[in-house]
Amino acid sequence: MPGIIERYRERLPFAPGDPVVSLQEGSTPLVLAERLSEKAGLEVWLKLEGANPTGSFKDRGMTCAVSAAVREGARAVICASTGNTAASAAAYSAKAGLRGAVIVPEGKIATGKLAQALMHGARVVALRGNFDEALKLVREVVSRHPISLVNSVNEYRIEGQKTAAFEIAEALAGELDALCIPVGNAGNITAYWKGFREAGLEPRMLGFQAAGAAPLVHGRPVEHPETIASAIRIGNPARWEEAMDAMTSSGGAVRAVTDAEILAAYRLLAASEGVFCEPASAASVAGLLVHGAGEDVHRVVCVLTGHGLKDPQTALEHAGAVVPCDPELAAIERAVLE
Ligand code: AN7
Repeated sequence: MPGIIERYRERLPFAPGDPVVSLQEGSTPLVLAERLSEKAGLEVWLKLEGANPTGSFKDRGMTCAVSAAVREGARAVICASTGNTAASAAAYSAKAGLRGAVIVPEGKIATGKLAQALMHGARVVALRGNFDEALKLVREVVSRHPISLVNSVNEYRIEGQKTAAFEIAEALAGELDALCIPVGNAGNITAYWKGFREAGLEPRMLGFQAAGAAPLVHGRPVEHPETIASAIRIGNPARWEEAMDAMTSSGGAVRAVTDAEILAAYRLLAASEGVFCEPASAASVAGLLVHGAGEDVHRVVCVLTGHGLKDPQTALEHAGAVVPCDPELAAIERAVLE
């Protein structure tokens, strides 16, 4: 499959002949979740965005943001990030031959994401502050220096990410009642809503935030957001109004899920659906199980935004233990069969 710019060029702000920086992102699996469907009492599909080249949905937006940066003659890109945007920006800027700088909250990003950003050769800056402070600072940096900002305040990010909605609309032949999606900085829910409307669909948009980082639920910014789902540890989303518009105009809602509910969904997905996502992604399924999808909803898609391998530490802390064993047949039999 080609990348999303090639696949959907006529619905994206790119002309034939424009430079394209792609790692063949998009075209991710949409998997029917049989056990989850039974549990929820409706048909549940999982959009596996962890299957993108850097392991998250950010690649859809990043191919567009970095391609546009190259078209504009930029030499460097920058972003604030809870981890996945950093990994994606680092990879696409490496592919493009641009310099990349990523500002992350110190000690608060998952190990895999940190490894990615460093391996791709980005300048990784650990800010003694949170994501919201990092975003505010990078906006000031780009107002003073010729560096391209690739956070989802960049319209190209939204354009690229809307293609996930196109893929879902095509795969389900336009039959979809609701979408469950985790909400952090609120770019992705904004993008899906744009994509669905362009595809002629209006599913109920159900956004879920972690209870300790739920500004949209409370209707005011959270100064010190906290959650195990580090990707969505965000207290003042940049796309606040657009996200609220998506939810209200689709008859949807924004709700909170606790860390315990997120972890329960995280384990359930891995153990009974064979799908390992990161904790933030599991907020979509936690939300569906805890709050339901409302009346007259028969078919729902939960967006699993990032791969579980991004955050091995959280996985190991919440999974079963390994079984030690001596190198003898009897011991192996005991270890395997008991
Ligand atoms: C796995 O990487 O904000 O509501 O800086 O990594 O569009 O912000 C990540 C967000 C959901 C929330 N799931 O999406 C970043 C960053 C995962 C994420 C979200 C993020 P938005």
